[in-house]
Amino acid sequence: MYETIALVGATGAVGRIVLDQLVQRQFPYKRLKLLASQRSVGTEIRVGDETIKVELLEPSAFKGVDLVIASTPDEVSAEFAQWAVDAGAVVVDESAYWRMDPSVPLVVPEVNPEAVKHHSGIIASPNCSTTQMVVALAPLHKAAVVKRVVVSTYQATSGAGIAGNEELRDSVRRSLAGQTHPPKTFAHPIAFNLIPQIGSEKQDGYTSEEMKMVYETRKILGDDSIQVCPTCVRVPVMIGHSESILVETERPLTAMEATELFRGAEGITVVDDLAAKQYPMPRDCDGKDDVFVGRIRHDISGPNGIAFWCVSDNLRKGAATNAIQIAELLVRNAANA
Ligand code: 11C
Repeated sequence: MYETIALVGATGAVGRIVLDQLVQRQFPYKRLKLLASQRSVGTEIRVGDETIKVELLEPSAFKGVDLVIASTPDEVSAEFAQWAVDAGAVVVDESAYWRMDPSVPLVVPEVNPEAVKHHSGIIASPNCSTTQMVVALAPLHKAAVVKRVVVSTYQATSGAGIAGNEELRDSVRRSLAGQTHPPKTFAHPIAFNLIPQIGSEKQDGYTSEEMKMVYETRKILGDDSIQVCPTCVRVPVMIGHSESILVETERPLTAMEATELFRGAEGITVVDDLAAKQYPMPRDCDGKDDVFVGRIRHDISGPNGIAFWCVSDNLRKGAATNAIQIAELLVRNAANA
């Protein structure tokens, strides 16, 4: 058991869910510290039966801390993670900053739990759009070897934090009132719209969000030969990222085989009955921890392809839940050592 744990970024959209999950999943600890920037210091947050005051995120705050779960912007993680490691803590970090560092394992517990053992103090949790995709790809990869993935995402506004959801609400209100409204968080008005850009331009016309899906997928599945062609789109949905995925495998799979592989995989719920109008949708996945898969069918345009639809709560499995599951894995491994 880690006696003293700290949450960095407790006041953000993901931090709040981490706190709920620590209580709901009865994560074992004796003392919980909440750390944030000066702006939030002194804020009182209810966690289960206790009320905890947010303390300043500074090097001395990690004295005596054994485990840190962090949901912060990249630049914050770049600075504080080493403070925590120097103080002897293990950091489970949800930012993008450490993910591609060769010394940092990038872990999705259903997919590559063994990777967590090779950490040097920092363990990274992937980008939300990558996490749900690799949970779905993993059983297909194990059975038939994934060669190529073409994915289009439909990403919720909460991917951009509390501000993203506030902007969607405001944009809907103002659009219905016929008012123009210059966007702040997104590049364009988000109400009644789709924005085919998440992140900044990164390489060859692909955005940073899209390149995360390429590189993180290869690292988690442990196969640099996997080809991924992503298009990431922001949609006016508050919670739940959806993905249309076409996967080509070395060995051909039938839709029925793929369905059975999904059904047998940890962390996946199959909802797939087109005739009965049953398939995963963001409204149904909000607040749930699984990755939901449906519309499973063979690729009518080529021999070795399976097409499917995948939805997951981006704040839960895409962020908070995956981080807590990594922490639970650390606790289990320590108990078995
Ligand atoms: C989004 N996926 O939906 C992003 C948010 O690398 O952890 C998370 C960014 C990340 O905007």
